[in-house]
Amino acid sequence: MNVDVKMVDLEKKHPGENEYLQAVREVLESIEDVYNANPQFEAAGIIDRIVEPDRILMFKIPWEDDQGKVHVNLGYRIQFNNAIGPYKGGLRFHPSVNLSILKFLGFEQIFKNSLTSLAMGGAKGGSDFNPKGKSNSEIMRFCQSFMLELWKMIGPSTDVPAGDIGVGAREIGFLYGMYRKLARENTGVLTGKGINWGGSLIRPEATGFGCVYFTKEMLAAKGESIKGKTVAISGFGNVAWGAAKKVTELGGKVVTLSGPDGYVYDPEGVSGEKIDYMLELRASNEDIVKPYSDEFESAKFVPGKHPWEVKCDIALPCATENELNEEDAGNLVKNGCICVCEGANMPCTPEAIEVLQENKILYAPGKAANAGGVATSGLEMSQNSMKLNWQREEVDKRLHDIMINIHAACVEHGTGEDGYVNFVKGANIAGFMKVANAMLDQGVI
Ligand code: NDP
Ligand code: 2IT
Repeated sequence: MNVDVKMVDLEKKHPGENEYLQAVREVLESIEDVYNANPQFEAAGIIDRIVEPDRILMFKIPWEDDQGKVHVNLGYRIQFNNAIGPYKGGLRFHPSVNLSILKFLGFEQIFKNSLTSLAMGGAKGGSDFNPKGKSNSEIMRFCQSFMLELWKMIGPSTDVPAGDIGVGAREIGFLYGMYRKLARENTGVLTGKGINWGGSLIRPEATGFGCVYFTKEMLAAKGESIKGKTVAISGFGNVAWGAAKKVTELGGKVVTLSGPDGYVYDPEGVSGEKIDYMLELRASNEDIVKPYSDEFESAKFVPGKHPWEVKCDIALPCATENELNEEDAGNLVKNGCICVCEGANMPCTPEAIEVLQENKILYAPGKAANAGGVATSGLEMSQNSMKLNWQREEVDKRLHDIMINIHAACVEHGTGEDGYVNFVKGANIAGFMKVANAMLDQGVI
């Protein structure tokens, strides 16, 4: 396989799908050497088969707003690869959603899910629906209309969706309610469910907790810890919330949060009631972070900027893709940041990653560092199958162990001659090998 040749071919087939092409190029570049060293992969056409989804379901979602006006949104489910387990991955509701974004997320999910060591294939879905400013009833009607199409494609051993941007506990509730009614069964077909109807403890916190557990491992390998460190976080949603909670618990100080409107700088630290307030902010459907600075005097709002200009030891991008660019990475390095660990999916641009790696900053990509979310979804599926609920400590311990193991796998496959760990390479190789070997075992299908 030659990456450039393969990419020219893909660019021709899928013009303008920039996020998808970006994600594929990164993986192919990382695995090129091991792939070519194993000619059985090329003989079985593994690359050609893994870069295209198994299938894409696209549908319209008609719904009525509170004034009776009819709206139509686009809905998608991309079932990418199920070689190692049922399709698994989140649903994203955001106006920016399109095929390219969901294909990039579904592709990444294959390798992320493989890294968790649980039996889950890769998928993603969502809609260009904008939850901003919508009432609860509007969100419910939209979720119900979405599920009216989606339910035919999913099932507890077929495809198990979950949340992502714009899809949290409330939306999963509305989606699950409709699924249950249509399918006439009460199964673990969605994860992130409420605790009283099949959900798992720790799932809400899992992505953020997992990201911080991963950070802890990276720092420990350098004889460092989170205690006493200043941490910049972007986003103010589910992942940012879990990360802020765990950083604070481990003795670090979170000094920023951000939204599409800018960032807030809180030198006294986002802790205690301020972390609880994040949930209110996310639930308000207002899509802005500024109200935090109105609520808490210690915080200052900086409009239209990313938080990466603030001096910090650790940066945890937890908002969205391509939110940390080359200049931001330069600022972080200049300000003495030692570790960038991705809570979001693909938040660093390829140019930013280059700057971080050239400067030997500890840098972990989302597919490794944020795998705690889907891993705990996998634990929710296990509990549903057993019809049992584990205690908080049990789930947390399993999550922690999974993150330690993912870190170890990245170190095993990504350590260079100088001892610097290329976590991108490590994660991609470890994630890819398992899926590729499964595909090899199962023949050309
Ligand atoms: P939420 O909807 O809870 O929060 C998303 C956050 O990102 C909000 O602060 C949101 O602000 C902000 N955001 C979204 N889009 C943009 C944009 N275009 N520009 C600037 N800010 C934006 O989502 P999550 O916390 O669940 O997801 C955050 C990231 O983590 C995503 O990359 C997601 O794919 C990833 N992730 C999520 C997992 C999960 O289990 N939830 C698991 C693994 C990864 P606003 O709402 O105002 O736009
Ligand atoms: O990007 C992700 O890993 C998620 N949004 C979580 C997916 C899941 O199935 O829990």
